[in-house]
Amino acid sequence: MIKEINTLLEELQPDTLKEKAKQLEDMLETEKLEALKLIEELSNIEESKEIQNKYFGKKGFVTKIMKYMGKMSNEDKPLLGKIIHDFKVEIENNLKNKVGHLESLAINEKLLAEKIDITLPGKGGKIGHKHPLTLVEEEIKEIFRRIGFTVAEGYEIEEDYFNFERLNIPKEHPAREMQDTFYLSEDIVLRTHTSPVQARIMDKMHPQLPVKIVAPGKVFRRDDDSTHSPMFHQIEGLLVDKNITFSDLKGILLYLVQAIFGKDRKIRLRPSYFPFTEPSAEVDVSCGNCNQEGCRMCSYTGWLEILGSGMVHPRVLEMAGYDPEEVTGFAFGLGIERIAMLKYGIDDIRLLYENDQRFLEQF
Ligand code: FA5
Repeated sequence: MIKEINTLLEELQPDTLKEKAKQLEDMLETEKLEALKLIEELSNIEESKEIQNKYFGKKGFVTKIMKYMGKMSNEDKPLLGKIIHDFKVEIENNLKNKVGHLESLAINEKLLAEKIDITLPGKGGKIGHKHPLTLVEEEIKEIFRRIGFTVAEGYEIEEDYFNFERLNIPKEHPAREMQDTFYLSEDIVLRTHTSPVQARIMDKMHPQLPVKIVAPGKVFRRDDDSTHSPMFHQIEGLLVDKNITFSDLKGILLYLVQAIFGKDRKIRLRPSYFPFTEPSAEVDVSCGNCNQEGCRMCSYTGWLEILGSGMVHPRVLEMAGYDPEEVTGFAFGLGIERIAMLKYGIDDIRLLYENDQRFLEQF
């Protein structure tokens, strides 16, 4: 019908619209009914664009008719305007309603497709786990709890008096030098070992017996290389009672080493010196890497050093109020990093502090 309407308009002479108005109206009515039917049957928004273009696009039917206006006489112009206006508005409104309807259908469909099932179990975040140093510390505490030791705590910021004096470490001892100890003031230090807990716990317990504790924690020294860190962890052990002997110390250390590393491991005690124990011994564990054949890890000796130990010095007992003629005791101090490195085959202590996920995920 569009073609016929165009021909009619094309052939119009000035001031003849009135005569043809009825015919034009009928033609437009037919065209309109056709258009409304098409609109009614639209099933998606893409199709609606075709109709939009057909009537209202740049080269669309209504746009074209508007151009005839220019040719019309002043009298005919409003008449054509009115006829076209009714046609245009009805198609426009119907199309708009239909598009609105189609859009809400599309949104509903999308919502349904993207519906989130809140009853599904979540994906779950990555769960972390304990740091290797925590694992080793907890394991050692548990090993000692099994044989009746309790866990004590000391202070990381410690008095010079407890860190040195009460451990029979004389003023001129090299460990007290500025190069080795972090001093916060003349008589306050970052503790250089966990041994001050010995004095503090004996003060607290005296005159009760036995004193039977392990004390884990951070310690600080001016030390920094692949096996030494300025901050590291120790566990102190102390047993004071009547009739405690060096063989008790040896038995407990063997029990500790075999609980951590396995029943096939041996220990070796080497004479050593600590001002707060007498006699003193460094304790080595047999190298599990080479079964004592000799390897790089044990510097071809078959042994690895893990801790310092000894019988509590009579002076240390005395300063805490115990009579060294009546009671004796043993003490030891081990480096947690050292144990972790041996247990897990870690060759650089700094890996333990860098928080590199690739490293930590292995434990
Ligand atoms: C002591 O600290 C003594 N207090 C241990 C002790 C306690 C002896 C009770 C007798 C009785 P030593 O300085 O050797 O001892 O240190 C003990 C352990 O700490 C070492 O065997 C080593 O495993 C670890 N260690 C020492 N310095 C560092 C460091 N800078 N970084 C990491 N670990 C260290």
